[in-house]
Amino acid sequence: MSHMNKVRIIGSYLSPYVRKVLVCLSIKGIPYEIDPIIPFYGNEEFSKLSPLRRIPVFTDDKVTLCDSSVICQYLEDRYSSSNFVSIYPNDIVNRAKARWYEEYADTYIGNIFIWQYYNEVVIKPFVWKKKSDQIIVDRSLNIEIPKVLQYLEENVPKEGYMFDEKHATIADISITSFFRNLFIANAKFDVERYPFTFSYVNRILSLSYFQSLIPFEKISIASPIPNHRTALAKGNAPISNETFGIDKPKPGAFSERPSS
Ligand SMILES: N[C@@H](CCC(=O)N[C@@H](CS)C(=O)NCC(=O)O)C(=O)O
Repeated sequence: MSHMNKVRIIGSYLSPYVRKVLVCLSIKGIPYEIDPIIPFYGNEEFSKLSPLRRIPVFTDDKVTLCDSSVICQYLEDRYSSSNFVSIYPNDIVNRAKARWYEEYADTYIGNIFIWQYYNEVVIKPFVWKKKSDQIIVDRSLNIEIPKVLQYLEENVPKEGYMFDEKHATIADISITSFFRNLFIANAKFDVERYPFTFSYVNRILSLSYFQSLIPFEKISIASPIPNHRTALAKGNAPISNETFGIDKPKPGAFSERPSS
């Protein structure tokens, strides 16, 4: 593939939405460079690129895009020849179903896993230097997350991928990207109660596309936020020369959640 297209991602390796896009790039074999900013740490220029101050942002030689679903669809449309694996199922009905799982993951799972659990356990203490609210943590672990697990338990395949394809599609990639954050935050579950869900998620997570990102996630977790770029560059992540990052966090359009 020509390197003229130079893909750049703005956003941290710890974001499930960034992970989703990076896995799609990896499946399609498209190289990228990354400005690994944590959300809230974008400068004024970042606000122009991402009006909601959210990550990921994608740029290449043609376009700047926000929103992981828009980005993944663009990648599919632009890199669609037989040289590239398709990240959506071929069959029209399965394609529609895959988009549903993507939407379910991005909105519902995202709201529960990220904006309830991960927000309390990781974002509040590490970004905003606030105490976690144990009531929200317990409610998400005992009530909200099990609703997701129950739905998935009834719908995930017992082996292979969500659809009858030889590889993961956007449904598998989206769902699994969010589970990775629960694992990063050391959430504990009754795995035996949801055997199909956990074996499905672990199966997808074991794919090289996800595994190759884990060293970069670990570096990000282990380093103070202002050191992420340097630490990741040392760890051979494809870090961009330019950054849209700042030293102190600033809330985005959706940062004040009713539950926070
Ligand atoms: N619909 C967006 C959601 C992206 C999103 O919520 N990203 C989070 C990071 S995990 C973020 O930037 N949050 C900052 C904020 O909402 O203020 C997508 O699919 O890309």
